[in-house]
Amino acid sequence: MTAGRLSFILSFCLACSACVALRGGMLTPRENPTRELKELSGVWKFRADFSPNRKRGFEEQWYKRRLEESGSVIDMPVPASFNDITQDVQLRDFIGWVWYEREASIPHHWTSSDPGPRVLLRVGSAHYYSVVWVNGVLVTQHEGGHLPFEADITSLVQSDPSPSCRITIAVNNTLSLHSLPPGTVTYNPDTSRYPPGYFVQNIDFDFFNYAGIHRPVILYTTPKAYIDDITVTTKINENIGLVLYNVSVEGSTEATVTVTLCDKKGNNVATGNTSSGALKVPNANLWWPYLMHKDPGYLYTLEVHMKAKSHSYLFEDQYTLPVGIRTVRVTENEFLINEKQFYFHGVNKHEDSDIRGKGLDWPLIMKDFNLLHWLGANSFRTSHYPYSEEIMDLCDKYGIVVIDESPGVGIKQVESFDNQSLSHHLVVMEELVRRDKNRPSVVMWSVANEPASELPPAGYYFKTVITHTKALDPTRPVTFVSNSHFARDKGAPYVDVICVNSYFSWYHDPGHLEVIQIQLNTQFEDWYKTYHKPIIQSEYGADVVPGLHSDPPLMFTEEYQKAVMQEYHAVFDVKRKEYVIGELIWNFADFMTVQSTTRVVGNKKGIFTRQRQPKAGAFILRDRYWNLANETGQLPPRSRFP
Ligand code: GCB
Repeated sequence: MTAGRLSFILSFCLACSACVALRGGMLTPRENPTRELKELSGVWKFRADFSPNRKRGFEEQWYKRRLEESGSVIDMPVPASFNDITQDVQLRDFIGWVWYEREASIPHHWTSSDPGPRVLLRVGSAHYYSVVWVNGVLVTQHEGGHLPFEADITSLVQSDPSPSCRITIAVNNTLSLHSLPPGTVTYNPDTSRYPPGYFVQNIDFDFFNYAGIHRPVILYTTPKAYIDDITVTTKINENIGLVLYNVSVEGSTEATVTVTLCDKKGNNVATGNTSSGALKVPNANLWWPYLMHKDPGYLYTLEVHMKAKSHSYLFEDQYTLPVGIRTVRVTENEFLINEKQFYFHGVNKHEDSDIRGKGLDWPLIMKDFNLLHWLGANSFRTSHYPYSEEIMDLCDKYGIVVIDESPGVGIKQVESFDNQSLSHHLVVMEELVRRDKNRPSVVMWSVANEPASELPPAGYYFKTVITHTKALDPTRPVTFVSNSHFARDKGAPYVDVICVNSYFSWYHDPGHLEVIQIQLNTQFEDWYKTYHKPIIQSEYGADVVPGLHSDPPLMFTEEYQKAVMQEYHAVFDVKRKEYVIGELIWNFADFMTVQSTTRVVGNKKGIFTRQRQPKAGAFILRDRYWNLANETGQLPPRSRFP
């Protein structure tokens, strides 16, 4: 591949990153009497653009007619990563544009413009850069995986009231130094060593760069004057809960808004008749984390109704938002939820599984929540990118506490700290906060994982990203996860909670379990004495090839993972009485990575296999977490959980 050819893949992405401007809300679409929803999951037509410059689809305008008229197509499931669906190794490791297409039938009444509904096309997430056309007309572009985006296609479907429309989505997984996560492409024109046109994508993060349409694509409607966004924050005063809300309406300047807060049984507990205000809830049922209360994850519902006049039409819209009443506060050595000490005993996860890669999969989601319950885990970090809204809804419901992480992983090169990267990172934080701001399960934002935070520009960079995130959401603490030296980390001064990853006796002093306690103790003391902030051990662990055994423990055996965990736990048990406020194992389950000499078909640090079967370490953690829950909360009977 020549430099010119390569630059096309990147320049398209970069030129467009400047077009991303955050406007309006991004409420999770929900069906109700004023809104309809049509999910487009299923089999789509698919074509990867294998042309040398990956540009043929644009040159030949594949979006202008049916994709199969452009050349041969295959069937591809949506949602799913495309990588592991076929037997084609070239598709598995493909870099560049892939094209998806399907026809969607449009209900007759959606095509009426008198007044007709507003019609939206929404993609839950697609990795990494997406361009969307409807009937050959460009409707939106979006940079970044893991977060939703949508296009208003009302005028298109109403100006051409045919019974179906053709949706084409081109997705490019090429990462650049300014994408999030960053990556680079190197090409090798030396044909004595590489085939012609050879190039590879390099990444500085440890999970496979799965690509495609990862979350559901849906069509949904709202009235033309509609509830655009709702923001809720909560406070507690003695036993009175306070729900502060703000509703924004688009499409009319003459809207009236009423809100009703209902409890779980459907009783009205408070009402309001303005677009913003405070609702008082006497004897409020608070939202408590799993294992901290006999009824965790208590959710009220905020029923928002809007009536508006516009162009002599009367519009009515409604939206129901789950609301958990809870507070979060950080002191020098504690994390408080509802003013009670909270200790994170949880996991780091990935959205990852056989065949579907990062595609949303309901059976897997339910299995994972059942395993979290079984394990006695009260929390997880969305390492290393935002997880699906479907997962987040269940965290709210089950009381699983979340550290909500942005895709800021692998920020290692100095170029990735420049203004272009910084502005993109700010937009991503806006998208993330906009999506998850109302979720009681989210107790902290993590803006990055293991950046090169010792580099000179890291101070300004993280100060800016963290300050911006706090301005977007003054109610939650903000962190990033560090593996830098405590004295040289330039971002740590700006975080509320120190999150540290370390792999003693694995990447450092491999095979030497005897160093763990000394080194971990030193790690905690160094960070605490420097910053006087609470600390979470945000990663620790060891790879296990399931079924490998040895006593005395040797690396990669089940016994070694157990031993590493027990050495870490001994120190946690001392330090959690002082300032350590949590421990998150790396990782919940094995997951796919790039191929390398240190990865045996992926990362094997899971306490469960990729197929969600327990390794020996899972039982160690289960005993520990249930014991911790017994100490720190009101434990429901263990038998309640599968
Ligand atoms: C880390 C990274 C995580 C890796 C893990 C490992 O520090 O944050 O993404 O997968 O180590 O296993 O190397």
